Amino acid sequence: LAGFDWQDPFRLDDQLEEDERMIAQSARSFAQETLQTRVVKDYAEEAVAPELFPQMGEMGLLGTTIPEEYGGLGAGYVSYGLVAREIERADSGYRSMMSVQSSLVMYPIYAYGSEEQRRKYLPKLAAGEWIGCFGLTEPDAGSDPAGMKTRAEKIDGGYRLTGSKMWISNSPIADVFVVWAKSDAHDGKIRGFVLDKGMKGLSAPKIAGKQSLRASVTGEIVMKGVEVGEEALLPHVEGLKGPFGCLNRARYGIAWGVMGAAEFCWHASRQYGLDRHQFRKPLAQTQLFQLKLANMQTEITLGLQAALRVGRLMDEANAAPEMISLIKRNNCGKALDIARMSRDMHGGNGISEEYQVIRHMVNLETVNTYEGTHDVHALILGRAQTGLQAFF
Ligand code: TGC
Ligand code: FAD
Repeated sequence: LAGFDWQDPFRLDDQLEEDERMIAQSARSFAQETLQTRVVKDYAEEAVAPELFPQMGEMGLLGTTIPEEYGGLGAGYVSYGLVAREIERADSGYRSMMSVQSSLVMYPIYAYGSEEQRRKYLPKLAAGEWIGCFGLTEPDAGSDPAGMKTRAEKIDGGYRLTGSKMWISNSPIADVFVVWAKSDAHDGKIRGFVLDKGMKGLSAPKIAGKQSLRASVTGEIVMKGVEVGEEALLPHVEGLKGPFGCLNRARYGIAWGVMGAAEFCWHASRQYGLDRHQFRKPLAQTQLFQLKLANMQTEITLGLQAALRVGRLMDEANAAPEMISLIKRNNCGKALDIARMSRDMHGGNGISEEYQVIRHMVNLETVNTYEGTHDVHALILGRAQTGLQAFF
């Protein structure tokens, strides 16, 4: 009997393949050495850090699941999830940079793009030489992306795009813009386009003053009659299933990622409880403190096991989107509860940047909202079990 490891109660590590363990280990070293050491400053200064992309690229952390011939690692979805967990252990914003590039920019170009688009974009995105962003949300269309106003109008030899996207991760520093628009030439159906920085009429102003996810830059995408050739269209998908196919992968990665942030908060609380004495004994020697630690351990253990299960199904191409909604919703909600509890367990120190739990807590407010809010995923699950859609 191997006994009980308080940090890994269900021995997740034993359930991984050797290559998955190695990818996780190298992501962990990178995240701890390169990201954890700079995050407090980046967060305080709302830093814009494009230099992190080539560093992640060099470590093979961009496009983990994209085949090697296009510059990716050719690894599976469990590996991708493990990378997200390690990066988000440092900060959700850094994981955002990685997951937008991998799942929301490289994936659609790989899955829906032409061979020319794959060859042009994927190797540079995998290397982090180019930075990508994904524009779906608009000022008046968030949870309901079908309500988007951005239009692609047919012109000679291509399209003219007009509209604006809101809350777009990486956009102010992006070289490559995957945007979704209703196309006149395709019966008003939603189509994907790949735009390049510097195109006439294209701009991406930064959204300033965020109180969450401050280590990741967010902006708008403004398209004022941007004219593109036919080669900018992603040829192999139409309708909402295009962006949703990408979101499935990003949401899945988030389910792992938030468990990394939650583990940081759990471990920090445990250590704080062991170190800090009140009433002549360690806080960790009180029943209430131990109850909270047990709850954290339980939710994280279950959340990771669920993410692993869905990851294995994704690697078999056998995971339903509702499974992803279930783990995205559960793990984000639980991670947010854990971070809030951890903040409380640190007392006054819990609000200082030095202890870092409040940073995770505030970040997780965003993560619980983007990629489908907690409640929107409840409605997806409600629809799946009743057959009744309750969105409108
Ligand atoms: P609905 O009628 O349900 O579906 C329309 C079409 O889409 C297909 N579909 C999916 N396909 C693949 N995967 C999925 N998960 C899919 N969900 C739906 C569906 O089969 C249908 O196809 P077809 O061929 O029949 O037309 O669409 P609806 O308009 O009723 O959708 C409702 C709802 C709530 C499910 C959906 O709109 C939703 O999920 N809203 C949330 C929006 C969202 O997640 N936005 C994310 C923006 S990107 C982002 O946040 C990035 S943050 C990144 C970071 O920094 O890490
Ligand atoms: P709304 O849709 O207006 O929702 C507001 C509230 O109403 C929520 O509580 C929601 O759950 C609730 N609600 C909505 N509809 C219903 C309903 N039918 N029934 C009950 N309750 C409902 N988007 C991108 O496209 N690309 C990105 O890279 C990106 N990055 C982001 C980065 C950050 C930092 C943030 C904050 C957001 C980002 N987003 C991005 C946008 C994100 O996906 C949206 O914020 C999210 O989908 C919610 O949309 P909304 O903000 O318009 O909220």
